[in-house]
Amino acid sequence: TSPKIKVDLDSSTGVAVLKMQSPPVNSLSLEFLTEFCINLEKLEMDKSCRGLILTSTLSKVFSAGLDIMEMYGTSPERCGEFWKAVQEMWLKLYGSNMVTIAAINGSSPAGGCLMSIGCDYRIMADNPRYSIGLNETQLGIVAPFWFKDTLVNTVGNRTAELSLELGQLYSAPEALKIGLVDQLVPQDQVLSTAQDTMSKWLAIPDHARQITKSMMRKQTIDKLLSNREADITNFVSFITKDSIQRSLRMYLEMLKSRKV
Ligand code: CO8
Repeated sequence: TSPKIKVDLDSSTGVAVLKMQSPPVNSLSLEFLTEFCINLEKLEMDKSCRGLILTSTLSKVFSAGLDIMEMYGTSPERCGEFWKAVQEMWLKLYGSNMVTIAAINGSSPAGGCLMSIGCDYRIMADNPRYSIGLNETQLGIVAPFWFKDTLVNTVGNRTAELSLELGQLYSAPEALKIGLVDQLVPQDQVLSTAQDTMSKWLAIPDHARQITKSMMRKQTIDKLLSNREADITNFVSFITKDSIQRSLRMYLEMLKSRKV
């Protein structure tokens, strides 16, 4: 199978651009997540790489989030393995020593939003048709505590509460208003703006920025690290319930029937 991720590292600037290129919607399957983590790990170990820009090669989707087919009708073993990969992706991204910027050039629901808020800074295409948010409750599922914590750390408790209970997807302008993204720019300037922003962040000495980032995020990361197994067990027992499988099936049917 062709790679789902392409990485271009500019050795003169120390900035890598990681492009998600898994049509139709960059959904996060086990295979995708494994490839993503391997690439992230490589860049993390590479002393010459100081900054990472995450983006998509698809025309209107950043990432549709977790691959629903990984959660629908799959064995508990497979579900557990999948969830471990989701955890790993978030742990690596949220805890990265690199400066991470999400160049959100399309819709970014659920797991796509988690990836975005796992970065240090978010630049989104100024298109009201693109949406972003943790919409899990709309699927009849529940965003786990570390999704919630990441959102709280980004937009604050009250906005996170509203947003999570309603499973709100925000249009790009709304997302800017609540601070879910930091900046909107025209579609064709998303990547160049990310590059410009990156150079500002890289002007800060790495060690000072890294210690500060860790100070802000360590508690949130440690909470998952000390509960990883229980979190996997919870996920598997929740997602394999008949009632939850029924909700997922209804959501999938809605997705398939919807003609936009
Ligand atoms: N997983 C699997 N397949 C998907 C997904 C997905 N997340 N999203 C879309 N697809 C499929 C569609 O069903 C469609 O398939 P087909 O061509 O066979 O009909 C194909 O991809 C293309 O999709 P669209 O036609 O909808 O493409 P558009 O460009 O019109 O729209 C969107 C793109 C906006 C991304 C739209 O597809 C969408 O809204 N998708 C659903 C996104 C979503 O709700 N994701 C939630 C996933 S759950 C998650 O990430 C966190 C779960 C936390 C777990 C907690 C449990 C305890």
